[in-house]
Amino acid sequence: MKIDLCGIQLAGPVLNGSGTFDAIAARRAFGDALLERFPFHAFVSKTITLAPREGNPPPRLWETPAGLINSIGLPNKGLEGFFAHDLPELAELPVPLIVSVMGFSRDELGTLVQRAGERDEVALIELNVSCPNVETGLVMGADPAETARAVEHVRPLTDRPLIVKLTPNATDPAAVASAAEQAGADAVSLINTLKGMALDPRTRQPWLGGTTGGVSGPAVRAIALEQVGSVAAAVGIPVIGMGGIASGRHASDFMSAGAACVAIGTENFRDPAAGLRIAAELGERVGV
Ligand code: RRO
Repeated sequence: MKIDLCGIQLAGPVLNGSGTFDAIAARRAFGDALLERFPFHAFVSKTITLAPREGNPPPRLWETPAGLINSIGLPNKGLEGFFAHDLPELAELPVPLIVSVMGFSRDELGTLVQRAGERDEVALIELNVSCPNVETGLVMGADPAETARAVEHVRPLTDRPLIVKLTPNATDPAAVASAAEQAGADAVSLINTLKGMALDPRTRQPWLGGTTGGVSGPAVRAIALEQVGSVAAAVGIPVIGMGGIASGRHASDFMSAGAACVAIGTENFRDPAAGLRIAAELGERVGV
C-alpha cells in the first residue's frame, strides 16, 4: 500500500505518534535488526523546542484501566542539541523523517521551522500546537485563529510540507483543521492527548508531577475516531489519524473514517514491534 504523503513517498501508511517511540534507544537495544524490520513507514521525532528542557518533575506516568496519562513536559536537547546528537542517528533510519517542533511564541516556531527545513535529512515538519503539558497552560491549537496565525507565520519560512498536530481539547477540532488548511498546512494529524488527572490514592493529591497530564491509549479511541472523521470531512488535505490504535482493525477504521495515514502511539510502549504487526494486519484487511 504505497502512500504519497504531501509529495513524500512512503512504503505504507503506518507512522508512530510523536514521542511514543525512541528510535535511538531502540537502535541501541536491537541493533541493525531495527533497521532491517523498522516498524513504521515514516518516523516522527519527539517534539523539540528551541532551548533545551528538563521536562516535568516525576512522576510522569499514570496507568489507567485502558491507557496512560503522561506528564512528560517536553524534555529535549533543544534545536542545536537535536542537530548535533539526534539528527545524525535519525537520518540512518530507513524511512522518511518527520521532525516535530513546538514554539512558545510564533517567532520561536518560525526559527524551528526554518532551521529544521534547511536540513536535507528532514522530509516533513510537524507543528505541535497541541501539547497539553506546558507550564503556561496555553495551547495555540485550541483556537482556530491562533492556529492560523502560527501557520501563516511559518509557511513562507520553509518549502518542507507542514503537518499541524491538532488537540482534541478544542471546542471544534474541525474548525481548527480548516483554519490550518487555509493558512497553508499540507496535512493535519490528530489526536494529541486528552487532558486528564489522577490522584495519589494515599495522599489524595495529584499523582503527576505536572498535576495534570495527557490521556492516551484505547480509552480515547472512540473520541479520536469521531474527531478524525469530522476533520477529514472538513478539509481537503491528508489527515493522519491516531488515538488508541492497537490493531489492523482499528487502523482500518481510522482509514475508513477518512485518514490517509495512521499513527501508533501508546501501543508502542506495550510492544515496540506493534507497527509491524498492525501494518501486516491492515494489509490483510485491505487485501494488499
Ligand atoms: O512531552 C509531553 O508531555 C507531551 C507532548 Br510534547 C505532547 O504533545 N503530548 C503529550 O501527551 N505529552
